[in-house]
Amino acid sequence: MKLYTYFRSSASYRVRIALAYKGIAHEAAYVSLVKAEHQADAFRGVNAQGLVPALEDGGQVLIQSLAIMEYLEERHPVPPLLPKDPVERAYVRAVAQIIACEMHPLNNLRTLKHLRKALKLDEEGVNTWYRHWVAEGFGMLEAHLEREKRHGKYCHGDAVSMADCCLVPQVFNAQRYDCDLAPYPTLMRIFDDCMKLDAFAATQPMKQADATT
Ligand SMILES: N[C@@H](CCC(=O)N[C@@H](CS)C(=O)NCC(=O)O)C(=O)O
Repeated sequence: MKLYTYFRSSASYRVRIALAYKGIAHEAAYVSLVKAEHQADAFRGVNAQGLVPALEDGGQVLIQSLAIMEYLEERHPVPPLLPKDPVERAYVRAVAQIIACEMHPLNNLRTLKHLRKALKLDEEGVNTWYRHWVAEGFGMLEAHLEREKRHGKYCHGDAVSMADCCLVPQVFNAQRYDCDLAPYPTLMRIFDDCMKLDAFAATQPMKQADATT
């Protein structure tokens, strides 16, 4: 398998965690977002969408981190990243989607670029935008976890799941933008517990071979 990845890409980090947690051997192909390599023809030939991650397996290219994690789950079910019960599976997928579908697209690189370029927002304006959507998303997620009471050590009980694979990278992003994370004690406690595991710690942005400061 070959994972097209960028160290700071949180969507790539989700898949790096899933691969590491399941112990799946793979090589990395680095696609620099700051050098706009994701928009170059060479990478568009891999993923026409021009986004990382992409995963090559047996000549097939898979895109979209949630779809890739589902694929890995089907091909390598042990250790699982989804619970067995259909209702619980839907719960985990919903938490993952709150982060990947409701939060991440609003603060993605191309969204922020558009705010700067087309809408002429300065850095302070962009940061305000960023922090607003983190506060809204994490605020809602914290309340959701507290109300559902399905979390334990991790987002769903004491088993690592796709929800954790999405949560941890989103916290890294939020920390990079100096978001106030104190209002989310449950999310941050889960984050801390995840980071005690190799699958999360070894795959974090600054530990990647393409990491730059
Ligand atoms: N929904 C996609 C999002 C992929 C995505 O947006 N990746 C970001 C990095 S985290 C990217 O390539 N951004 C480039 C850009 O916005 O120009 C997924 O989950 O894979």
